[in-house]
Amino acid sequence: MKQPVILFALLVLCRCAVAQETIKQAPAGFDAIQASIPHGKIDSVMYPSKTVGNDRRMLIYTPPGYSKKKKYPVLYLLHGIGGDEKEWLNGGSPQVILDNLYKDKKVEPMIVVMPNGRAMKDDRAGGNVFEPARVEAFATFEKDLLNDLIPFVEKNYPVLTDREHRAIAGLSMGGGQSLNFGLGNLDKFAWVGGFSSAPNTKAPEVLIPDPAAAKAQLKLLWISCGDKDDLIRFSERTHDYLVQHQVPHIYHIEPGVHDFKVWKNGLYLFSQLIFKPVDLSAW
Ligand code: FER
Repeated sequence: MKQPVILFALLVLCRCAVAQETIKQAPAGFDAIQASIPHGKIDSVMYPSKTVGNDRRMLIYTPPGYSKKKKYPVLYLLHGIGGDEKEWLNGGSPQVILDNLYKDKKVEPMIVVMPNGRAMKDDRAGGNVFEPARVEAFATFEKDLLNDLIPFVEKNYPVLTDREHRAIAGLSMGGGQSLNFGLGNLDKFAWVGGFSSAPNTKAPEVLIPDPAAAKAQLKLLWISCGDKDDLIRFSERTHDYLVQHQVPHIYHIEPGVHDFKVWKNGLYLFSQLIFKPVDLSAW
């Protein structure tokens, strides 16, 4: 009679130990510049877009120790409705978060591409960003990304070009884009993350029409949101559908609103999970 009780107690203990290892809130200082460690580099680069009909700007972060002799996986990191290619840099200091993670060897070396997701000739932020034509440009970006931007990156940077070395994630409108484009092109992306995804997120049955295919092909599907975010229902309804159809994913709800505190933590957590084996049992 005693043995099963002891076994059960051991099991509970083990699970707690595993759960404790998964840090779900970035520690203080995760986004503070450390002068004495190696730093990655941010470049501002133009690429020709047939989709939009002009040259478009993106930022590219290459990691500490970057070498053209190596081959890197790529994370495409997308901004929100009020931003442009500089929004992550201005609001989220992704280069600081990643430099600090590299120092602790917590992240696979990768290139991070921060494009402008408003695929139209005048793609500047500001003014009425909710204007229908400007919202529509966030959907048009799927073509720009797949047909213009990714081929440019893969031609000009030392990157791995198979789906298992390509990730897409973003905040709000960029979260919706990441879910729409990532799940809509499983042949191109194995790692997909939506932080506080906006109303542009497709309805679950349109987003994931074939749950078995998603389950078979995705390496990681990440959905996170602040618990006080007015847009939480777009994450919630996606999560509910994924549970119902048994598609493994991480659903991470944390205290917070619709802001960079949540998105920086999203990047901190998501970037550590990609391009390496994922253990969903720890979540
Ligand atoms: C909306 C509310 C919010 C919407 C988009 C957003 C397209 C996007 C917010 C963001 O990117 O921060 O109704 O419609």
